[in-house]
This record gives sequence, C-alpha cells and structure tokens, in this order.
Amino acid sequence: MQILVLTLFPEMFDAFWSHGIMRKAAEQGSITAAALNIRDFAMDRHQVTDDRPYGGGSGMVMKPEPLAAAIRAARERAPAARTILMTPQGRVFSQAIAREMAALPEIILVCGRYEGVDDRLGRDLITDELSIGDYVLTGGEVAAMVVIDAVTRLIPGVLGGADSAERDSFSNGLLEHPHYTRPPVFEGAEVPEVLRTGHHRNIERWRLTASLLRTFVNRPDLLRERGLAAEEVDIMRRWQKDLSQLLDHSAETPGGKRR
Ligand code: 9D3
Repeated sequence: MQILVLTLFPEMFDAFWSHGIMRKAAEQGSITAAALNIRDFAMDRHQVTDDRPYGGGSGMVMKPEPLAAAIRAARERAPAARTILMTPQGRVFSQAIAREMAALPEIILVCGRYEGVDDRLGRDLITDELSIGDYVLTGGEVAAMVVIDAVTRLIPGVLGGADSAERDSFSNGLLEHPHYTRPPVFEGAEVPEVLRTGHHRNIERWRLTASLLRTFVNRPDLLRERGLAAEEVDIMRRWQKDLSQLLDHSAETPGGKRR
C-alpha cells in the first residue's frame, strides 16, 4: 500500500515512519509512506497556507489553493487513491473501517490545522472524511498516525504471526484477558494459579471468563452489540448465581464494613 500524507508539519512523521511496525512494513515493501508539506504547494512569495474566515470569527482557515495543488500532486503519484480528510466532522474511525482500508492499494490522508479547511475543497478533491473520536485535537496529524498504525498492522505479512492481528481485542468482540509473565510474584501479587498448571482447557475457560467479566464491567456496549455464545452464557449464569447467593445471604445476614 502506498500512503501519502499532506500536512503542514511533515517532520511530525519522521519518527513515526522509522520505528516499530511502520519501519518493518516499509523495509519489507508492504508499504511505501511519505509526508508532503502543503506549504510547498503555496504559490505566493511567502507560501501562505491560511487566511481569515469569511463571516468573521476567531481563528484561521486553511486556504483552498495550496491544499488543492498538494492533493493533485499526490494523486499523480497515487492515481487510484481515496483522498481522506482528517476532521472532527468525519465518520468515526473503527476497526471495521481499518479492515476495509487495509485492502486499498493507495491512500492519501489530508491533515487539517487551524479551524479547518475551506469547505469548497470537499466538492471533488476529498472522497472521505474521518474523525478518530469525540475529543478535540489541535490538528489531523496525530489522528492520521492513529489511522495509519491501525491499517498497516492489518496488511497481510506485516505482523509476525499469520493471525496475530485479528486475534486480539475487537476481533472476537471482547476485551482481552489479563496477561502475565515472570516473576511469579511481583510486589506481593501472584500470577493466577490456573495459568501455571499447563491445563489448557482450564486456561482457555479462565481466559474466556476474564474477557467476559472485563467486557461486562468496562464495555457493556460491546457485549450488547455482540451477544453471547452458548458457552459464554453458561459462564455468565455461573457468575449470576454466585452473585445472587451473595446478595441473598447479605440481605438475611448483613455484614461488611459500615460506612
Ligand atoms: C478549537 C476549535 N474547535 C472549535 C470548537 C473546532 C476544531 C477545529 C479543528 C476542533 C479540532 C480541530 C482539529 N482537529 C482535527 O483536525 C481532527 C480531529 C479531532 O480534533 N478529533 C478527532 N478526530 C480528528 S481528525 C482531525
């Protein structure tokens, strides 16, 4: 996949391209990636990229001409690319969108700064708009890195294990179970006994239980969306029964520390 980023801060991507998964993906030829400076496409002497908003108001707006020239130059290098504007107004990025994007041969990501880009740019130069969530960033660069990271690790051959990308959180719709490594006791906290038994069936059951409970407590929205398989219903009924017993017993015989 060819990835082109249009930004006023291309240096922000230098470290991003040269480490970890991005570096590996580039070295093995799974991606080629570059950040182009929008300012280089401004035609005036001072290479101005922003201007005051029509209608007044605080803040500045990105001028359309440098952005349009930058997008057209990027499209010459990547003619089949979708051109995706990173903006708080976009569709919210998700693992499902990452999967779709991982199948594309080329993408152009446009990073806004200031209050945003001149809206007339959207008419035919922008094919898609993406947000990464409901919080305020100072520009599209960090959001573009989030998208590129999530997409690149899904490109076949980029991650070590054949199925490791799709085995973790979100691929089965549950949060991950806890992980442990040595030492067996860390600052008084022990690794759960069952993980040291080598009893694979029990370990799988423990992990599924931990995943279900974590998801139930932290992300009940994910569980409602996904529903439960038969074995998962069994596990949750077991917990429902234990909790009911505790509550019934406490109603009859109140205990615990008074507050
Ligand atoms: C402070 C300005 N805001 C008015 C209340 C509007 C605003 C303009 C520009 C808010 C954020 C930005 C810059 N953000 C992005 O370019 C951006 C973004 C984000 O802020 N959140 C989530 N996803 C994205 S993608 C691009």
